[in-house]
Order: sequence, then C-alpha cells, then structure tokens
Amino acid sequence: MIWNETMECMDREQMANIQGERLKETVSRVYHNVPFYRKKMQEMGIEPGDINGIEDITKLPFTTKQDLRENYPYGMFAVPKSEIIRLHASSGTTGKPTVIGHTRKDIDMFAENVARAICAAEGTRDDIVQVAYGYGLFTGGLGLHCGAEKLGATVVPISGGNTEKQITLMMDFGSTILACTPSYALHVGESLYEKGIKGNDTPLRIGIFGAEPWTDNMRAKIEEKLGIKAHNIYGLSEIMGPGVSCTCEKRDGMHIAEDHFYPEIIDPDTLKRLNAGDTGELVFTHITKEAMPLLRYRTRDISSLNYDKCDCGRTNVRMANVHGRSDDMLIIRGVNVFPSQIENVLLEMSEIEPHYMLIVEREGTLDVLRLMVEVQEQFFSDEIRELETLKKKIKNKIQSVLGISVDVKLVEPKTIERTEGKAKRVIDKRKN
Ligand code: DLL
Repeated sequence: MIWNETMECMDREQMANIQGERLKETVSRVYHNVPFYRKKMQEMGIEPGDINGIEDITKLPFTTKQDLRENYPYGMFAVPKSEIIRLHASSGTTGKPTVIGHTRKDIDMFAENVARAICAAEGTRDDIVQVAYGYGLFTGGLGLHCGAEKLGATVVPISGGNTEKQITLMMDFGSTILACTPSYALHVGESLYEKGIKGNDTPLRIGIFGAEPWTDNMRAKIEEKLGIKAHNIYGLSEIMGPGVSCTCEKRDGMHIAEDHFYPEIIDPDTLKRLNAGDTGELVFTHITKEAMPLLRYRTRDISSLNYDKCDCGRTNVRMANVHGRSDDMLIIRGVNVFPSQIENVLLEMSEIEPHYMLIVEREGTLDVLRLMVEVQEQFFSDEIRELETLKKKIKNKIQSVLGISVDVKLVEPKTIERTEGKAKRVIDKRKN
C-alpha cells in the first residue's frame, strides 16, 4: 500500500514546482527568523528574493554539524520557544550534542513520513510493530512509535535491550514487525536460535532496520535467522529521525520523502553538486520544517540518487543504501576502506559469525589494522592448524579484495560485545 499516493507518486515536474514553492517560503522564514542564516546569506550577497525555484538551491549556504554545535542549544530555532513541543538530540560522540526542536506540525510530519516508510516496507494497519529502537533523545523509538500509530498498526513500545523479554513478548503478543538496529536484530536472531526457536516459528514477517550501515550480506544473515524480509530505513535527527527514506517492496534504493526534504549529492571536497547517479555526500534541505529548518545540511553520509520511476509505482527519488560516512572511512597506509567493505568480505565466508571488530593502531610510523572476528562454534576446534588456515584465508581474501593487509585474530562465538543500539565496530587508536 502507498500511504500518500499524491505525494509519493507525483509527476516529477509537479514535484519540482512544489519543492520550489516550499523552498522559497522556507528561505524567507529562516532569513527573517534565524540570525545565523541571515548573516550567512548577507555574506554571500543573497536575499530571499534571489530564490525563484528549486534550481536556485545551489545559491544557498551549506549547514554543518559544527554550525549546530556553535549555536547550541536553541540558536537555530526559527520559532518562539513556546511553539516547540519536543526536543531530540543527536548521539554525538564528541563535543556537545546537537539539539533539534519540533513544533506540533513537525511532529505530525514526522509521523506522516514514518507511516509512509512503514507502508513502503510492506507494513499495514494489521501489523503488530515491536519497537525495539531506544526511546529517548534518540529518535528511533519515538519515531517508529508515532508512525506506526499514525498508520493504525498496533505498537509494542518495548524500547531496546532485555532480549529475553523481547522474545517472550514477541511470541506471546504475535509481533509481526520488528523495528530495531540491524545489529540488534542479529542478536535477537541468535538468542532465538539458542532457545531452539527457528526463524519461521516466530510470528515476525518484516524487519524495519536502520540507524547504522549494514551490508546486503548482513541482511541475508538477519533474514535467515529471523525468517523475515528485512527493509532498510534511513534518517538522521537533524533532519527528522527515521523515515527520511525507506526501501519499498522492490528494495532497490530508499524512497525519500522529497516533498519535505530536498536531497542533493555533492563532492565533499569541492562542494560542487554532482549529477544523478554519482556517488558523493548526501545533503538535505528542509522545505516544510517549522521549528528548525536547515538549508543544505551536510549529512556526511555517502550515497547516490536515482530519479527513475520505481516498479512499485512511487516516483519519489531513491537514495542508494548508505554504507558509510565520509568520517567513517579508514585510511590505512594510504588505502581508503570503509568498514562495510570488510564486512562484505567477511560475511561471504561460511566459517564466520557476523560479529567483528576493527582496531587501527600506529606502530612507529606504520598503520596496523587488526581484525577480531568470531568463528562458528563448529570451526572453533582445538586444531590449531585449521584455525591457522582459516586465519590465512581471511587475511588473503581481504588483501586481494581491498588491497590492505590485516592482522587477524579469531575468537569464539559471543566474545564480541553485543549492542542494543548502534554497533561500534571500529576503534581507531590513532585518533588519541
Ligand atoms: O539514527 C535515526 C534513525 C533511527 C534512522 C532509527 C533509522 C532508524 P541519528 O542518531 O541522528 O539518527 O544518526 C544518524 O545514522 O547520518 C547515518 O550515518 C546513520 N544511519 C541512519 N540510518 C541509516 C541506514 C538516526 N539505514 C546517522 N543506513 C546517519 C546507514 C544509517 N546508516
């Protein structure tokens, strides 16, 4: 089912007109209400009157996370504080968090877009949605919650963690959709397996997973363990939260709610806008947001855009799955690697469990990449020779596919810590 056929299946020209109108209105609002934007635009010599359509977006300034930090906590708000009904904050690991405000209309828009996303992910009002994303300042829990309610599905607001209880309630309540991070989904799948419950014996049919990068190989593992069809949902707190985009039944990219968030792909070095299909940094501009509209917000996420009409009937642009952020990229002795590339190589090997950790260190002047990976119980024999052979196999495969050498350490299943939220798979000790 398509939740909002008018907006999701609109003729592209008509969509561009709507986007243009909404952009003009937004630019005028931030110019008059947000000193940060007025100053930036004045410095660039532009005024709201210079924006006549969506194609003029390239005249506008970019916004970065640093800009939000410098205006902490309320400096970017475009409405009086009395209009704000909810605050969220992004999970910044360094420095101050970034604060995001929402008016009532913004929260309605959030629910609308998550309802669209759940429908795209083949959910219906007959589903029981177990929301195992964290509730709190993180947008995952409340975001999925409001969207599922808007759709009219039944919500089980269990939040993350407490896997035993997740499983009991899932079986007792008959949850048909699990919404959580892919890494937590994997953990739930493993716990089911340990209890002797096979994927097909659960009431689950769909997974709505996101908030962190995951590869197609990881998706296959999760689907097998949980006996479901897994969908990818994307978003970020600064723009809204989950539901900025989501896969449809075709799973060939994630449809963006582009009547609310205008996407662009730029070259992160030159800041030049790239063409459709090119891979680069994803940038979003709010065109309906009230509380805190952001112009050309640099996500750091790497993706590309596909404007072809999808076989599902939607015309909304699709973004490619995000396999990493420009700041996640590791440079190991001059070679660029994303952790997801290593994940892809690893998960193609049947001997391996989908749990790994990358540690980057500097020894003298050289970068050293260490990989800790779990090996399936049956392969973890006492035969040192066999383990040595497996170690060599992993090392050679990574070397041949990615061109980097890696020190491999094989560990027993369950050695690597499981997370209920976003997985942390890289420790870069060079940064200390
Ligand atoms: O992670 C919002 C969210 C919640 C999305 C639940 C999906 C599901 P933040 O904590 O602000 O918001 O983190 C945003 O997470 O810039 C990406 O780097 C990453 N991310 C989010 N979804 C995906 C995804 C939420 N499907 C940051 N694939 C984003 C890859 C993702 N990365």
